[in-house]
Amino acid sequence: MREINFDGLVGPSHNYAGLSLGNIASASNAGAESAPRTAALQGIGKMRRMLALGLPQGLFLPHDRPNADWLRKLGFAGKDQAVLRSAWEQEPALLRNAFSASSMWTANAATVSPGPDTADGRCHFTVANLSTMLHRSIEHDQTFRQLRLAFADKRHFAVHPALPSGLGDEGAANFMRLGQSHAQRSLELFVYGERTAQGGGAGTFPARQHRAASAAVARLHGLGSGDHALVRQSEIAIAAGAFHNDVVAVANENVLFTHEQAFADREAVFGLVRERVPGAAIVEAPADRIDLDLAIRTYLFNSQLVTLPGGDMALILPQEAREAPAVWGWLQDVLAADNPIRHLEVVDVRESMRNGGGPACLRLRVAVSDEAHGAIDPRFLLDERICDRIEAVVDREWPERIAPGDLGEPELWQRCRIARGALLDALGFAAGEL
Ligand code: SUG
Repeated sequence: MREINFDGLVGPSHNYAGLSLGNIASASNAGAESAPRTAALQGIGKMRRMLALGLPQGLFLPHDRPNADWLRKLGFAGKDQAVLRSAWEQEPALLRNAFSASSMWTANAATVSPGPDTADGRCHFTVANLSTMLHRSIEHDQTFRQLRLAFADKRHFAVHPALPSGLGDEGAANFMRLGQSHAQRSLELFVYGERTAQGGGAGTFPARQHRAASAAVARLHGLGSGDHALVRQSEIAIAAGAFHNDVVAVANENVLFTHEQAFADREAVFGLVRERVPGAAIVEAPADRIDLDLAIRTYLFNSQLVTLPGGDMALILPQEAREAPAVWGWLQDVLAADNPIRHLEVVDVRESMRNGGGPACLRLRVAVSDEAHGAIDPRFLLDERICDRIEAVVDREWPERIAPGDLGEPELWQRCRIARGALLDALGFAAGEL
């Protein structure tokens, strides 16, 4: 059994439109100029680093943006260029939503329950509806198409469509799996947010993962009642800008790496983990050493926690965590302490970070048996040679910069389409297959 990380390639339309309420990086960089080419190259750099560590790596493709079909549903008529032009003239905010490259954050593509945890032994996916944020609610159709293509073999995989939109579901960003190893039945923790009378007044940030959505995903995946739990995210974490739980906690096999203030009931969560996962290591950052603001600013917990081929664990951290002395100092203590984390790997994904997406946001984890691995459509799996090929397309086709006013430029609309088309072509996808 191996875990494959499927990273979303940053699409050619990557820009800073300030679309995500509650995501502080998105709000504070709204209106800045973006660098799509650099952003995509940074993402490929991270994928190459994973390959170099001996870990299998997968890829999901950028969605078609700007999305004229979605604007058509909102009453803009005509050929694509006419639709986009009218939207820009009449409702530029809608065009900005239709332009977002947010499908890069594939931790939000789906929730994944690997075979050992499910009733039928298959790996189950439920596509996230992402219904809380307008720009992200556009993603699920194309995500469903990609997952059905990548994981088409029904002997190993079951891909469920998105839940009804009234139930906010943000996928694996609010999900953790804890067990002895990837291969063994594990405890699946679904983390939801809830607004209460005290913490949910007007003007506060939305809780994007609803409890009933998490419960529905657990049912769809056929999880045993003793093998999963719904736990509540703390309101102070949401209020501080942890719009997804993966901004304040991450798990891998028997390790839970978390901030002290991640959960509403910390003792209950820790108690459950200790009871269900004998020998679990809980590595916790105390708030008096790393306060929530620092954790969220540096995305310390949005690291990827991975098991290396030799059995040690490594944290794949964003550059921002390296640059904060308090965070880096605490990490040295983590390395020296008695837990499986032995290596720190720093990656530069700054362009994505500026929209609130760290290393862990950019990937969807899928743990599979060797046989199931062999059943994945190989066009979604990477090696160095394919990275070279993707990099060449990005170098040639991705825009270098996008300023906010450029979103109204027909040349940019055209360029984004051509760039994505060139990528699909280079990877062997027929037009219209995705
Ligand atoms: O949904 N940002 C994304 C970041 C997602 C991070 N994912 C995880 N934590 N797993 C979001 O808020 C900003 C787009 C903009 O403002 O242009 C955005 O969608």
